Amino acid sequence: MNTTIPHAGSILKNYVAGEFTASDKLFENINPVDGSIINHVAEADSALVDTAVKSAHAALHGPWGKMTMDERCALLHKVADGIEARFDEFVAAEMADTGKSLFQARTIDIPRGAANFRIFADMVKSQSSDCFHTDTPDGKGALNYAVNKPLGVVAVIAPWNLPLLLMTWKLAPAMAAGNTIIAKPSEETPATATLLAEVMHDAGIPGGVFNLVHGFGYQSAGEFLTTHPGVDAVTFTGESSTGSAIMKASADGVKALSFELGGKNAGIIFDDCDFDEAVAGTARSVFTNGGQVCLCTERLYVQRAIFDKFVAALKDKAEAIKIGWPLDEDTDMGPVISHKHRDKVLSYFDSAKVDGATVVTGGGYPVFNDVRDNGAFVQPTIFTGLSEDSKIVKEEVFGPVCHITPFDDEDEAIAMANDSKYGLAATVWTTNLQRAHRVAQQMDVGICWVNAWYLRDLRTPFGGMKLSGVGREGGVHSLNFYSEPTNICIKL
Ligand code: NAD
Ligand code: 6OD
Repeated sequence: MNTTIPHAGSILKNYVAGEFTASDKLFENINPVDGSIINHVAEADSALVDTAVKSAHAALHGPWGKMTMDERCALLHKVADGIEARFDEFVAAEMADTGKSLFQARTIDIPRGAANFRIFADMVKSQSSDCFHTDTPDGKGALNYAVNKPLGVVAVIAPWNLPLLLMTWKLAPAMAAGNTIIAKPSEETPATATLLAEVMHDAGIPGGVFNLVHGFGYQSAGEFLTTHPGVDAVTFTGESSTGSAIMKASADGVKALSFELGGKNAGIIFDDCDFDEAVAGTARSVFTNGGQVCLCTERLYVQRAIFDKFVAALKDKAEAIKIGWPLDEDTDMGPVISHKHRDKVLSYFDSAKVDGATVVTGGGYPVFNDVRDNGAFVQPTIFTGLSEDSKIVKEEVFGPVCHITPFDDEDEAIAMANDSKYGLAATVWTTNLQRAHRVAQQMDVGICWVNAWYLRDLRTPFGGMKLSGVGREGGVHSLNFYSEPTNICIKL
């Protein structure tokens, strides 16, 4: 694989109205492996965001709006092809920004980035709309049918954990449904979004259809978008507290909102599980991407008969995780996203220790005696022994960590799992078919996996309850959110 990082040492630009645009204000893009500067990023000011919104409106009613669905979808397929044509560059850029492993970037992040475009470009062609034959007093009746129009100009605000995957998960259905876009990647991970803008440009996506603005949230590009009267909808993935801020900022404009937010996901492991599968699956669900997947499991409930054996087996898995250079083929886990985030994760480890946790493994950061000591690495960590109201059992950490609590019966496990202000995802491990359905259906979450984790079918509803989100995306749910149905009533 070619591991050259695209645009290393140069400036990542905004992409507005079909042109790459610099800015006077730059910020640093840091590699979390060793703290080095990868490149600088041009921060968009409010005037540039305004230009992006105007160009998105012009494109909505211009070239994009005038295209047939087939023409639009053919272009989205070209975008998918373009990502694949530059696959190594996308992998290298994503790895440099996030420190994630080569294995993960090339098997999950980048392939899903391309797949999102293909899947939604195909799916939109079978989007249906309502049709009703209505009785009327004169007996002649009426015909009601709905036409799906685009929502308009959509702001896509994305996080840093799966940068290309999560941005395209929202971009692709929004574009397939005919909307025009202003995308803002996380300030921590600006690179693959910039490459995507190049791919869009080369694929012939008309100027203004896809705009990219770089920057931060508060008093920067994020807020300029959410308060802009010309933005019709905001689709956002990130922290619940940011979702709340965006909701307030968007309130005056009564914008359509779709939110995928934080989680504090529970895993329930029954003593009738396939033990080896449950341990391997749970190790994945806790430690993948350094625990920085919103769906990762941070609270485990294990039936008492297998508790000690399970804790010992998960400890072995955690200690077998190879932490190191992301480019090494056998590296399982890189650093977390930044020093700031590492400090946050380590502060949760400290609070667990102060609360009296047993440190089963980890609890700190590794020492390499090389430049990686300037990076943001954290040890895979398992705690036991805390009460359910401890801070680390209640709050989202978003790092490679879990706490394990024993339980005696099904009802107790369900009650503890559901005792959270979040409601994103859960896992249940059992070989009892009736219990699998019974327990899964009682989980207060948007998605519950049984004997699996992060097994995705992109047609299914995806989202969260409670503080974990507003609305559902995936399949027809995405297309419906990004569409505005107009009902036509024809008196016959
Ligand atoms: P974050 O909320 O800090 O930032 C996400 C994005 O919002 C960034 O682009 C950021 O610049 C922008 N932003 C921040 N403040 C803003 C404001 N006031 N106005 C407008 N934009 C603003 O989240 P993060 O740290 O990048 O991501 C981690 C969080 O995201 C975790 O809580 C995780 O659980 C959550 N997440 C949820 C899902 C899901 O599908 N439910 C997926 C991935 C991540
Ligand atoms: O796989 C997806 O479609 C998706 N939205 C994953 C979210 C992961 C959260 O970090």
